[in-house]
Amino acid sequence: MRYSLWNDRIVLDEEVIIDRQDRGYQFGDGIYEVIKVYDGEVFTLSEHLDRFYRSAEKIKLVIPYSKDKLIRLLRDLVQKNNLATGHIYLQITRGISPRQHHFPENSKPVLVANVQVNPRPLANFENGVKATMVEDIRWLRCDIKTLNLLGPVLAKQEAYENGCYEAILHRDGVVTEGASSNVHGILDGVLYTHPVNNLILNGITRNVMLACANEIGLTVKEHAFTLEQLKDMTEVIVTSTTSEITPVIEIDGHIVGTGKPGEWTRKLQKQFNATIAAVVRV
Ligand code: DCS
Repeated sequence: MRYSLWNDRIVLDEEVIIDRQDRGYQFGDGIYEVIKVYDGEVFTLSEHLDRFYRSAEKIKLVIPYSKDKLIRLLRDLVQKNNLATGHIYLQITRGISPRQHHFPENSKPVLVANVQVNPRPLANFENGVKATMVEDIRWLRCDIKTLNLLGPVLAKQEAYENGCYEAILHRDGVVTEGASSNVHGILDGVLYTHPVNNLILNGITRNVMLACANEIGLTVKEHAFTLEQLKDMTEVIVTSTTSEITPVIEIDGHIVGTGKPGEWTRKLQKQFNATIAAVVRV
C-alpha cells in the first residue's frame, strides 16, 4: 500500500483525484519541493518548508496550513509509507477553476505530496559525471521553485541526448546553475558560486555545502563566473537534494582538472556525510 498526502489528509495513492481544471495542470500555476529522506529521517525539512512558503508568497498563493502542521503531516507520510531512503515530492497549486489566466476569486489551493524510494547515487559521488553547456532560456524568476519546468526539461533532454548527467546553464556565457542543481567551481583553494539572486534557485544543498566549506577551511566567493572560467577550474561540482555533492569530471569533452574528483570535493563530501549523520542519527 502506498500513501499520499492530499491537502491535509493522508490517503491511499489511488484516492487522489487531480481535476483537469487544476491550474497546476493548465498553467503550471503552483510550486514544489523535493526533500531527501535518509533512513526514515527527513533532512533539512524546516529549510525546505521555509522556501516553500517563500515561493508561495512570491506567486501570491496562500498556503492554508501552518509550517508545524506540514512538518507533522510530512513526517507521518514518510512513516506511513515505511520509507527508508528516498525523497518526498511536495507541490501546491492555485486550485481548480474554469480556465482563465487571472487568479480565480474563490479557488482553494490543492496540495499533494508523495514519497519515492531513491537510493543515494553513490557511484556518481565516487566517479563523477559528465555535463554539457546549454543556454539558459528560462524566465527571470528562477528564485521561485515553480512547477513550470519546460526550460529545465528541454535542457535536461539535451544533456540526456549527449550522454550527460546535467546541463550547465549560461546566460550570455555566464554560468547560472544546472537544469536541476547549483553549479560551483574550485580553483586555488577558493570555491566560486553564483550569488543568490533572481537568476538561480537558492539551493538548500548549496547552503549546507557552503557551511561544509567553511568547516573545512575552503574559502567561498559568491561570484558569478563564465563558461571559460569554469573550464579552467580544477574541480567542478553540482549540488542538489538528490545529487548531494556530485563531482563533474567532463564538460562537453573538456576534462576538468585531472579527470577525477579532486581533493576539496572529497573533503566536502566527507563533511556533508558527517552533517547528514549528525542530523539523522545514522
Ligand atoms: N537549481 C534548480 C534549478 C533546481 O531545480 C534545484 C533542485 C536546485 C538548484 C538545487 O536545490 P536543492 O539543493 O534545494 O535541491 N531541484 C530539485 C528537483 O527538481 N529534483 O531534485 C531537486
